[in-house]
Amino acid sequence: MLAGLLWLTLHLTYTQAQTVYQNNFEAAGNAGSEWQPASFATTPKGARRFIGRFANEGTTLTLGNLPAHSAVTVSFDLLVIQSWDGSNTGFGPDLWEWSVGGERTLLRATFSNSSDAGLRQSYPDSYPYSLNAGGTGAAERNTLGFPTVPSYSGGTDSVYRMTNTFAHSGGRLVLRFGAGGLESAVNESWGLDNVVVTVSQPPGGVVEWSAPVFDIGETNTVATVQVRRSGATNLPVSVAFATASGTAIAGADFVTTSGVLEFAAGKRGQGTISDFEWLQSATFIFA
Ligand SMILES: [Ca+2]
Ligand SMILES: [Ca+2]
Ligand SMILES: [Ca+2]
Repeated sequence: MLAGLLWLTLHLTYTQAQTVYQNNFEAAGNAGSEWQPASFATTPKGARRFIGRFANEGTTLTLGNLPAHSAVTVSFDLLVIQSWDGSNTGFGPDLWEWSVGGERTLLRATFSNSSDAGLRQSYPDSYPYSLNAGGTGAAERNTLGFPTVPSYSGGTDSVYRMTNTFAHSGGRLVLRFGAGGLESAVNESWGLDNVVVTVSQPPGGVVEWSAPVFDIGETNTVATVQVRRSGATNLPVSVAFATASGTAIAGADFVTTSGVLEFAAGKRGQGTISDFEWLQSATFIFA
């Protein structure tokens, strides 16, 4: 199955953005009961202290007493440590995911520290829609000094800088970070560092895809996808959109298109980006 990335540019003014949490975990007193469960480790090279190492059990960040907001932005470093096997079905798939409250998944992807063709990863796409080379999208590779794993034909660690803005209101935010399919923390583990959470109240509201993945059927040649507006929608907002080649190639798999989607003041709910010509059946994954 082919997969295509479609990029959405948001023309929103993120005024009043307010940092409500940040942690680099460098001092033992930096993290309290907001992380459950919590354990901490230090990278062999560079002595970076981070929260981890975790295997399949994961951890949850709970923040309370948040100021009024309609959008949350979360950024952090994901440390992918040792012999991750990506989407390989014999040694994996080695999945990592994070979600709001365990319900709304922000990313579910496989990772690999190997350039072996049999150990490809889905990231930066969602699992199982793509097979990318191990380490694709990483900001750092083999910089943390973890030991090699015997018989693993790959590197030792990668660092990914993650960021996501999503619609959220209410005083309590629960973020769940987890993994699945890992053998054990002895040879496949992960951690988080440099976590920053900001909240904002964009006057145009928040515009997002109505679903993380749209499956364009075998017989369809025209793709219709939807975006959703929520939050403070007192002002009109326009959202520019454009297709961009990911694993699906413009011209071969789809006809390049772009445009602007308008929401009137006070109008919320869904809008439709429609009628771009799709040349083969595929799945659209949104970034
Ligand atoms: Ca740190
Ligand atoms: Ca492994
Ligand atoms: Ca594995």
